[in-house]
Amino acid sequence: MFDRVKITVKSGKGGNGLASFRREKFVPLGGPDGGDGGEGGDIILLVDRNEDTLKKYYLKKEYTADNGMPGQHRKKHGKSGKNLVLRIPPGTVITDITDADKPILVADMDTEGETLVIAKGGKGGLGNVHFTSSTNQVPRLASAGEKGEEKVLQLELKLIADVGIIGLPNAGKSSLLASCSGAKPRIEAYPFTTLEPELGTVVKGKTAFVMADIPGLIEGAAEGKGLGHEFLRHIIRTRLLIHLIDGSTESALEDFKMVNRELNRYDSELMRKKQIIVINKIDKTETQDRIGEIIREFASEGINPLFVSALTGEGIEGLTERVERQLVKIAAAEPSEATVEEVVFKPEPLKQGPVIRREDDVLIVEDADLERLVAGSDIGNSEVRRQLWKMIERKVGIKHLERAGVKTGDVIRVADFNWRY
Ligand SMILES: Nc1nc2c(ncn2[C@@H]2O[C@H](COP(=O)(O)OP(=O)(O)OP(=O)(O)O)[C@@H](O)[C@H]2O)c(=O)[nH]1
Ligand SMILES: [Mg+2]
Repeated sequence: MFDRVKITVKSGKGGNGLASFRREKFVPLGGPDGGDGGEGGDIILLVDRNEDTLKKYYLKKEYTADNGMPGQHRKKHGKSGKNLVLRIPPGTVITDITDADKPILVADMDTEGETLVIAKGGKGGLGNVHFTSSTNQVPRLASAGEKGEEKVLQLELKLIADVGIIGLPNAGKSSLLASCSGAKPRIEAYPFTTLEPELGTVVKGKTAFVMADIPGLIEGAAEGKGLGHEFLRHIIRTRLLIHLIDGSTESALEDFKMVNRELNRYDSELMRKKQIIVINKIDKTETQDRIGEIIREFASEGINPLFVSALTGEGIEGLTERVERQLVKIAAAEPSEATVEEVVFKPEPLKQGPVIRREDDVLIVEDADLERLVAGSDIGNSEVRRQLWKMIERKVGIKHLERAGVKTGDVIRVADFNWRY
């Protein structure tokens, strides 16, 4: 079933900052005018009622938002990358499984219109205008855009119930729910009484399960007739179906086939859901007169239906027992779920100051801002290298370097940049 899927999302990288200088008549080198890079696009989840299933995420599993554009001359910012909005049905649970051994429950999204930035786009790099100082009027530094975030997510549709009751309008679905559970759904002698599923808990000895009364579906439902596709979002979110048929009509088998035809036409995956087939209204003489015929008709399709009366309670005990046995079977066949250990979601990693570690004669400085500065500047140029060293010296502090045991002749390294102390 299309109810649990793994996808990869990647937000956009920030654009690089630009190192450039104003060009003016008679001024060979004007002031710095390199603009900042644009932000990378976010990946955003959006709850949309028009989405019934997670099917589209089975068809396409990788999503990447646009990168930000580089900064421009005249201090112009690069354009931001477009966000990518992924629409999901209400009732989707999102788990971050980037680290498969440590799944993190991120959100349980139920509300129409609710959004979540699941992968934040990288910040744009800084243009050289930011690196002007009293001691440096000709800054040649610029920083690279921040990388986007990449995450592996599990999207899963929450079940609304263990069992869903499906069938034509007036089959007695709400009556059946009422007779199995303590629920008191509206019951009327006209079709489309139930518009939204009603839930009831059925207690069987020590166990209990939840049953949902699903709106009736008619011929053409797959094309939107009757209540249209409303039924689908509910059916897909149950483990097992009770297919209820009014035995007092002339067309029990035809009704049964028609409902299945609609399910199949809408989404053939729905046919993989196990159905318990039940003939209702056994108390009525019209039904009793036809029992032999119904048994024969269904037997020709290899089906041995149960007979019940939602009104008098006849056969209900046998039905709930059958349901319980099926649920146990289904549970045994389901893959055991990964245990979610952590329930904390940190949208942004904590900012870390410079970390210094020694490897032989090399002191390695780890710092995200400095690394971006190295990546965004032309480190082949000696003036750029000199300015870069000044920045490192300022940011890390000579004291820290001395504490780390720096001595003349050591190499201080930030990403690809090496400076002999
Ligand atoms: N005699 C008899 N009547 C029943 C039985 N089950 C339901 N009914 C009647 O059939 C009519 C429809 O029952 P509901 O339970 O509202 O049917 P439903 O399938 O929920 O209908 P919708 O919500 O409109 O799709 C009502 O008048 C019920 O009283 C039964 O076992 N025997
Ligand atoms: Mg009903």
